[in-house]
Amino acid sequence: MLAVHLVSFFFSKLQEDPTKKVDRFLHAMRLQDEQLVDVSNRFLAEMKKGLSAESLAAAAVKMLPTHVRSTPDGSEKGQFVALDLGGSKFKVLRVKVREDEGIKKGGVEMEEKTYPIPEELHEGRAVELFDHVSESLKDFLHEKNMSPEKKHPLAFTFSFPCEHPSLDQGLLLSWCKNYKVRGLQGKDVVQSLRQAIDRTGDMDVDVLAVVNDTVATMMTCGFDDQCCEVGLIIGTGTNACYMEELRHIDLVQGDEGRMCVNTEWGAFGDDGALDDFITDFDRDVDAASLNPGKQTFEKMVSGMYLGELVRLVVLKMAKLGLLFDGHVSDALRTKGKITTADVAAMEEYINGLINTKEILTHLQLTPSPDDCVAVQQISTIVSFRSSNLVAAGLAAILTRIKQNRNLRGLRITVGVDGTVYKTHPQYPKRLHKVVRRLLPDCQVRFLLSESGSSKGAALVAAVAQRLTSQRRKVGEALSLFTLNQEKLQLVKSRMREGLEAGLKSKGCTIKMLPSFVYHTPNGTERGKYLALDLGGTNFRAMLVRFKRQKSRLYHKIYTIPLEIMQGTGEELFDHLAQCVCDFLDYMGLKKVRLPAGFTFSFPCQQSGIDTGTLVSWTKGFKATDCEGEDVVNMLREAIRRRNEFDLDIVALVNDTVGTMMSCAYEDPKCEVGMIAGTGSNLCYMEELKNIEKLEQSNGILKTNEQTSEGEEGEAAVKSDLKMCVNTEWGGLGDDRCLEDIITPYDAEVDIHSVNPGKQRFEKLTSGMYLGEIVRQVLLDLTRRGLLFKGHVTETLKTPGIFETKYLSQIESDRLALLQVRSILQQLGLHGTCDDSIIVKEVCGAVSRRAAQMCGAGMAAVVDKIREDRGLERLSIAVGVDGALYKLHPHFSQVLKETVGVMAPHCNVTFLPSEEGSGKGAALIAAVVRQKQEK
Ligand code: 0WK
Ligand code: 0WK
Ligand code: BGC
Ligand code: BGC
Repeated sequence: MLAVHLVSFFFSKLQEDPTKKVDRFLHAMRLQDEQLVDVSNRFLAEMKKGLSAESLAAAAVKMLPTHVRSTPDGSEKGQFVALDLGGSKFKVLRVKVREDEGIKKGGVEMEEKTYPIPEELHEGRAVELFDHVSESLKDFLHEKNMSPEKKHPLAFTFSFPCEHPSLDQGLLLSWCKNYKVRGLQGKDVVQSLRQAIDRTGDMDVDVLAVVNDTVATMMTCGFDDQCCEVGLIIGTGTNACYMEELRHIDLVQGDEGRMCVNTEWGAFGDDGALDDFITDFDRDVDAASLNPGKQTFEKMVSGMYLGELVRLVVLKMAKLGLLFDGHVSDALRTKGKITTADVAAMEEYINGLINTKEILTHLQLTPSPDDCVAVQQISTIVSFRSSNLVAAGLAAILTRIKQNRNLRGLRITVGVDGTVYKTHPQYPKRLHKVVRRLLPDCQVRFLLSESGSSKGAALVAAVAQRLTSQRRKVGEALSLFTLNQEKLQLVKSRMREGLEAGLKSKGCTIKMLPSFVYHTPNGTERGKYLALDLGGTNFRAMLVRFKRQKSRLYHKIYTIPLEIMQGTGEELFDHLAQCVCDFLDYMGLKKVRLPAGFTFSFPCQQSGIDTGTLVSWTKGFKATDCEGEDVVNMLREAIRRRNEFDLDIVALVNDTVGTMMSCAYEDPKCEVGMIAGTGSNLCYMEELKNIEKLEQSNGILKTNEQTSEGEEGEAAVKSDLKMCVNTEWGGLGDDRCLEDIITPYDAEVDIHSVNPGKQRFEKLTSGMYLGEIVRQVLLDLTRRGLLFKGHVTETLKTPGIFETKYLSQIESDRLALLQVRSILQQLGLHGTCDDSIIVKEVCGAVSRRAAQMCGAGMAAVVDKIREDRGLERLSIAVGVDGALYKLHPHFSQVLKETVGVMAPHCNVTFLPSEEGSGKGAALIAAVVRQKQEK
C-alpha cells in the first residue's frame, strides 16, 4: 500500500502533460526503428527455420505450404459457392468469375449472406460447428434458388492454421482467436465439412479448395493487381502469406516455380523469441486467453486483444492512482469491457477524446480531461505497437522476396483485409509509413480487399479447376506419346519383320542396303587417307593417318547452306568439291592424289564398295538430279569440273557404317553402328547368307566387284561370313504400319516435311523433327487455351522455330524453370512458370518416345543377331554418334534402358564415337586399298 502512495505522490509532481506520463508508463511498448529492425531480423530467421526440413518441426512460425502456385491470370472462370469462416463474420457467398476476353478484363460478381456463429459453438464440438455451417450453406443455396441437384463447386476460406497435403485438404493444427472447438485438431476440415453436408442433405457440393484468409485475400487483390504477391490480415487475428520459391519449401516436392506460404506469424515468439518485448500486460492477456502460451505475436497485434491490452493498462494505471484519482470500477476490472473498436474510436482525430470520455463513462468512471488524454494515449501506444510490429513482420517478408529474386529494389503489392486495418482510423497510414521507412528501396502498394476473401477463395478454386482440367487435357495430349511395354513390343516386332523383309527383297520400307564392308578393322590398317563426311547438318573433310593401331586426324567442318541442300545436284557436289579443295589447300595436299573414303549419310543402293546410287534424299536435303544417280561419280564429276586437285575415292560408306568401323577400331566387339542425330539410322554385321536379295547363284555372289575381287566373291558365301547392312530403319512405317503410334502432331510434321509419307520412323525419332513435333503440340495446347493463355504467337506458327537443341536445353536437369522461361522468351514465347513446366513435359514426352522407339528398334536387331548366331546370350557393342545421342540429357539413358528391357538376353554396350564416321570411312578406304595392293 505504501508503495502505491509513493508512486502516485511521485507522479503527481509531474501531472502537467498526461501523454508524457503514459509514454513513460508504457515505455516498453514504444518501439524504436532499430528495435523494429531487430524484430524483423528475428522474424526472417524464424521464416527460414519454418521452411527448412531440419528445423521446421520445432519452428514456432509454421510457414505452411498452401499448394497455391500462381496468382490469378485472368483466365479463371466459373460459378462457385464460398464459405468464409474464422474471421469476425461467417459468410456464405455465390461468386461468379468471368475470364478476360481479349483486352476486356474479366470480372467477379458476388452475393453474400452473413450467418452468426452462436457463442457456444466457438467452444463446442466440431460436429455442431460444421452442422451449423452446412445448415447455413443449405439456407443460402435455397435462398438463391441454386438447385440442390447440381454439384456446386465450393471454395472454403478457413482462417486457422492448417497443414495442406493438397489444395482440397486442411489438417487443423490448432485453434486460435475466439475458437476452441473440440474434436477437430489434427483432422481434415474439408472431410468434416463434407460429412456435415452429407448429414444436412438435399444439397451437393464439390469442395475444390480450402484456403487461409490471407491466401484468399492475396488472390482477391491479385485479380486486380498482378503485383500482389503478399496477403495480410489484421483483424480478429493477424497473419500474412506470400509467394515463396518452391525450391526453398522443403516440405513440397519440386524446385520449379513458386508457391504461396501461409506464415502463421501469429505464433511468432511462442518459442521465447520475443520475450524481451513482452510486457506484463501481454502476459496477462495471454494468461486470460483461450490458448495461453500460444499466438504471442498475435496477442500483441490483433483486434482480438488490443482492446484488452488497453483495458489492462488503464486498470493498472488507475490502481496506481495515475488515472481517475485511483478510482477503479468493476466494469474496468471486467475482461473484454474495452474492445478494439473502442480503441479505434478513442483514436479518432476529431472525436477521439469525446469517444474516450464516452467509453470511460460507460465503464462507470468519471474521467478528467487529462484522464481522457492519457487513455487516448494508451490506445495510441498499444495500436501503434501493433502497426509497428506488423510493419516489422512485413519488412521481413518483403526482404525475403527481394533476396529470393536477387533484387536490390522491389515493386510489390500487399493485399490487406481485417477489421483493425479497415476500421481503425490511423492504422493503415501508420503501417504504410513504417514499412516504407524500414524498406526505403521497396515500392510497396497496399491494396485493401474490398470484397472480402471469398472472391480470392473462388479464384483459387477456379485456378484449381483450370489447372486440374489443364493437367488432364495436357496429360491426355502427352499420353499419345506414352509407349507402354506392349506398344514397344509391337515396334520391336514390326522392326524385326521389316529387317527380315528388307533382306529378302528390294523396295521394302526398311531398305537393308548392302554396304560391301565384310568385316570390322583388325588394326593392320596403315597409311594416310582423306575422309569426306556429308552428314545431316554439315560437311566435314578430314585427313586420317593410321600407324600401328593408332590414328591421327585433322579435320575442318563446312556448313551446307539450305539453298545448296535444296538446289541442284551439281551445285551441291560443286560445293563439296570446293570445301575439299579448301581443306587440301589448308593441309598443303592439293598436289597429292589421296585415297579417300566418302561418308554419305543418305540411303544408297551400292553394288560395290566404291559405288552407290542415291535411293532418295532424307532429312532436309532435296537437291535435284541426284536420286538414282551414283553419288561417287557425281563427286568425281565435280572434282573434275573444279580441276584443281584429284582424289582416289575408294570407298562410299553410310555414316552408320563409318561410325561402326570407327568404334570397332577401339573395341572389336562393335558390330552395330547407330546414328541418333539429324537423321536416325542403324547398321549391323549381318550373316551374308541372310542377305538373300544379294544375287547369289550356286553359292557365287554376283557383284560388280566380281572381276577385281574374284576370289573374295567366292569366299564370301562361306557360312560364317558377314556383311555390314545399312538398315535405313528410318523408313519403317512408310507402309503405315506405325499408324497406331503416329499421333496427329506427327502427321502434321510429316505433311509439311520435304518428303511427306516417307521416313516415318525417322520422323518420330530424329533431331530433324523432334523440335517440330514439340512445336505442333505447343501450338495445339495453346490453341486450346491450355498454354500461354491461348495466345498463338507468330513464333509458335513458324515451322522449324523450335529447334531440337532447345529440347536438350529445356530438359536439362541443371536448368531451373526460370532458364526454361528465358529460352522460351528468346523464342518470343512469353509464359508463366506453369507454362514452362508444361513445355518441359512436352519436350520430355517427345524425346522419351524417340529414345524408346530407337531402343525397341535396336532390341529387334541385337535379338536377331543373337538368334542368328544361335546364342543364349549375346554380348555386343554399338558405335553411336549424332547430336541427339550425344547432347540430349536423357536420350542415351532411355535408349539403354529400353534395349535392356526389350532385349533382356543381350548385353549391349554403347560406344559414343569420338572422331565421327569419317575415321570409319578412312578405315574402310585403308582396308580396300590394302586389298588392292595385295
Ligand atoms: C475478411 C475476410 C475473412 C477474414 C477477415 C479477417 O473475408 O476471410 O478472415 O477479413 O478479418 P476479421 O473479420 O477477423 O477482422
Ligand atoms: C557425326 C558423324 C556423321 C553423322 C553425324 C550425325 O561423323 O557422319 O552424319 O554424326 O549426327 P548429326 O550431325 O546429324 O547430329
Ligand atoms: C490464424 C490465421 C488467420 C489469422 C487471420 C490467425 O489467428 O491463425 O490462420 O489467417 O488469424 O484471420
Ligand atoms: C539417312 C541415313 C543416315 C541417317 C543418319 C537418315 O536420314 O537416310 O542414311 O544414316 O539419316 O544420318
